Amino acid sequence: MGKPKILVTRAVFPDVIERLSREFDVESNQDDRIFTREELIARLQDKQGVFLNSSERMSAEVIAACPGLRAICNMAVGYNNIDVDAATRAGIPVTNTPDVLNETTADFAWALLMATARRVTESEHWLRAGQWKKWTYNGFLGADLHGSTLGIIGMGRIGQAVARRSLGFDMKVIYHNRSRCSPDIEARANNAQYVSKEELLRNADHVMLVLPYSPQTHHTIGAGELALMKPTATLVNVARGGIVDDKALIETLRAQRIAAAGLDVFENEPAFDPGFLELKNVVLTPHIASASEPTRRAMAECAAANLVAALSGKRPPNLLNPQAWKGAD
Ligand code: 8YV
Repeated sequence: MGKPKILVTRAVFPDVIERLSREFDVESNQDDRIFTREELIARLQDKQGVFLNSSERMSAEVIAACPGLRAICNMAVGYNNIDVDAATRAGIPVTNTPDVLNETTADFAWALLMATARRVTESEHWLRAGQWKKWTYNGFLGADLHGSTLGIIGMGRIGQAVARRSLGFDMKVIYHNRSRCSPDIEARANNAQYVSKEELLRNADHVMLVLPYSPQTHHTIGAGELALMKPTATLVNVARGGIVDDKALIETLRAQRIAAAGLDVFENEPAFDPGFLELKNVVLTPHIASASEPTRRAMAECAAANLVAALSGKRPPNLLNPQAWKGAD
């Protein structure tokens, strides 16, 4: 019997492909063209495993059309691109890459918050455009981070890493989450205080979104929520597009009803709403919060380890649907 066949849907570190090639017959996509749904289905017909990125959707239809699949391994912690219920019904284990990206994503959340609150990119664009002729007392006045109140929506592992960093800025942390964290977690998260979403939005100087996307969290921040925020407040999203109603946010920023937003994720990315480009009070980045060399490598290695385990009958370390696991533990 030959090696199991797998598809790696996007370009990834060549040595990770090499490692996978020792175990599997690998079809890789090193030229990095994004497959259409039909191409994805066609390429998966003879495959037992798929190593994918969050830009490919493993919907119920795609899963149903690939009856030979025995493992779906996402190189991401978020897995809203995969219909896990459909995979479970089909008996296919699904894995993600938790933890390895917590600190890098939290670092970036702070980079975005600081750039947004202190108008770093807006002032750089102005400088590059040759407009810097003299010092002015009120040029690019921003919001302070030190001593302010940070509101974190989503106090999972990344949210906690964001909160820990606020200690150095002498900030007060309030948070909202599906459920309240243990006193121990709250203490380590700079003594974060649990509040309702409304209370958080009314009181935070900076609102940070770090919650997973699901139908339940769709438009967690819409026109009504934005209206509760302080006119001086900053909003940062390093979570997922779809958690914020982008149209409502564009309207709010245009009318300067909040000060500014820092966004690493968008609805319908990469084809995000061009309305954002007309605004000065926004910092836009192309979904790069986990993009440090060591972290992307750790994510790729983690996804590879999950795939190797799953297809050799060993329980993968980051199994999301234990109900689908039929192998040995
Ligand atoms: C990834 C992410 O860059 O892990 C996640 O959920 O959003 C990012 O770290 C991207 O999704 C890769 O698949």
